[in-house]
Amino acid sequence: MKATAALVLLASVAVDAHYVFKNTVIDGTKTGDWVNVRKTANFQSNAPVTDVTSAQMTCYQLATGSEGAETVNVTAGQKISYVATASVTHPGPLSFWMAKAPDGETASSMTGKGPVWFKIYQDYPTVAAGLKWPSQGKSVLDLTIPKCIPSGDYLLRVEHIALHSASAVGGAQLYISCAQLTVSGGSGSVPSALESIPGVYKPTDPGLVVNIYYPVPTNYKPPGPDPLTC
Ligand SMILES: *[C@@H]1O[C@H](CO)[C@@H](O)[C@H](O)[C@H]1NC(C)=O
Ligand SMILES: [Cu+2]
Repeated sequence: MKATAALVLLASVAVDAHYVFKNTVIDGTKTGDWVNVRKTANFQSNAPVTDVTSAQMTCYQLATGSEGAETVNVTAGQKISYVATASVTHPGPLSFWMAKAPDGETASSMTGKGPVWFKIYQDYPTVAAGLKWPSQGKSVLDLTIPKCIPSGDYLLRVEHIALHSASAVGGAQLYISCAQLTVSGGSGSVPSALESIPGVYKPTDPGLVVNIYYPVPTNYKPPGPDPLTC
């Protein structure tokens, strides 16, 4: 009986290998689990967010506050990475978002609620005999802190949208985390178009409700705004 149960469990894990983002790589060093990333509600289950109107969309936190996460120093223009454990197994778009701490707040105290978010990176699929996203199968996901944002405290949010079962509303699976950063050496001002998360997506957005297998789409536009360009 026990052996059978274990086999069934293994089979279900293998079939649905979700992932979490609990580390970053900064200055070539991988940070410890949840050291500078706020602990997510799926830290054990690896399960995704499927309701894009849910409060879990902000940072998918297990609890409110910083959850003990530390804030790490980066410079504007620096290349860093998020790490997916074990890897991004599902097909779909990857994006990174930032939110500057409101006046009087820090990366540690801010909630990420309200219109504070802007997208800094978006990937796109190649379209040929099926859609292929560059993140699929990767565990280290690179990004560059924009040069043209003001110095200060930020949340850095990763969002991967898995589209393997997204043909009906609510079928897209979102994997999300937020890291705490202090950016130095920045310039300019925060982008004028800021989004609320949740709020930026509707459950019926075409980028979230799509059958990527049949008929194979001839184009794909991810949901939400275009990323910031400096
Ligand atoms: C971040 O930089 C500030 C200012 O230089 C410094 O005081 C602080 O110790 C740094 N934090 C870390 C975690 O290195
Ligand atoms: Cu999955």
